[in-house]
Amino acid sequence: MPRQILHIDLDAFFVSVEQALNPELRGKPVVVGGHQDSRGVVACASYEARAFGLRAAMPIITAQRLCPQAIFISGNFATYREYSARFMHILADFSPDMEPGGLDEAYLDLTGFEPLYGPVRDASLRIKARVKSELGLTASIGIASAKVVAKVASDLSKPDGLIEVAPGEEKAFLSPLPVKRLPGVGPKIQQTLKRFGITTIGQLAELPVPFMKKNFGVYGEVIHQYASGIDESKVEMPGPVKSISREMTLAEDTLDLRLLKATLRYLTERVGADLRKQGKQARCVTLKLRYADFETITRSQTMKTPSEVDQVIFDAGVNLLEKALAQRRFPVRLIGIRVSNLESEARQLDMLDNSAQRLAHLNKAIDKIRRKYGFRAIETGRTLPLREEFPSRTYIVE
Ligand code: TTP
Ligand code: MG
Repeated sequence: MPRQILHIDLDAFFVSVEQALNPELRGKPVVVGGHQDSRGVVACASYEARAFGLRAAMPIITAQRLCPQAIFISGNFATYREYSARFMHILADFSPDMEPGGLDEAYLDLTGFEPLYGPVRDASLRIKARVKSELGLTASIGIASAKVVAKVASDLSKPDGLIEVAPGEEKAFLSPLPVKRLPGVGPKIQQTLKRFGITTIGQLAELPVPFMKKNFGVYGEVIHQYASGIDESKVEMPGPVKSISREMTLAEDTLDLRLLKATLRYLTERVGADLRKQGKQARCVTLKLRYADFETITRSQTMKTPSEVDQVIFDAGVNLLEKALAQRRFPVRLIGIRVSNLESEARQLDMLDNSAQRLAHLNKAIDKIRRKYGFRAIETGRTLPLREEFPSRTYIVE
């Protein structure tokens, strides 16, 4: 029996929350985005604003030029998180098989629920109605026998839409759509496919598997299956966190090592605090740099023993930073750090008084104070250059 999978995604989520809370914003071009002043990007544009060509990730400056009458809001992440939780609760009422895919989207498996809810389409309409009445938001829903097809269907139905792809029709539904509609097909793959004259999902599905493997590796095979509407993956709660990261766009492109290190230190302290909150230690540290010309690189280092200590992660990060800048000395636009290969904290008693252990205790004490008085209640010496750089502003961490 074919599965009945829903993909539900809220329309223009951040902006719609603002519009739900403030009726004056309804029906207008509205943008939520960070760093209003200069270097920020659009996080979310209302559909009215999209009519002017505004899109997520577009620089705010471009958005202002394209649509001067748009209303720009810096946004309130805590509110969006709260709406997200309420949205997920509504979905969880319908089926235990739910898989959140982000703040505003989730898969739901309703296979076998027909005796309870009637046809899956009716259940979907009830979900939309509850989201509308309880949150004041519109959701778009795709229904299909496979996750990938349900996702494409919900995207295509936006805004406030509903598309049901009948079992057996998956391939025909996908076939005429441009390849970029398929999850996993980013700009790079699109470009390569275009060079071979492939523009639709149907053409992609006809390509020989060895060709896909040769050009895109194992990932090529997955995309090829997706193109035929084949996706056996289950709807299930994601596993434990695999990595923790923080990154920050600098106020100005810079090669000032002192400032870069201070920023890296600050980001590391935030990552370290998360790591310790989860009771994890990391074995791998990855540095990310985006240069002023948008070239983006990552460099990783695996540590002999896993750690949750800021100083240890920072040392690895600095090492990677220095190596990266030795390879390419060019102004930096964005810097980020990620820890991965996480392991649960398990410490031997006989290590109790070595220096790493003392640092770990120190970090925990600092975490406690920060939880009580805010992250900037304590600034470590290594982040002090940031205070000169941002005397009155708080840092924006993505
Ligand atoms: P999306 O679901 O991708 O976008 P959306 O809900 O704004 O619009 P729609 O689904 O109708 O096309 O992302 C959900 C939220 O995530 C979005 O409201 C803002 C945030 N977001 C960013 O902060 N940066 C981004 O680049 C994107 C794409 C989204
Ligand atoms: Mg959305």
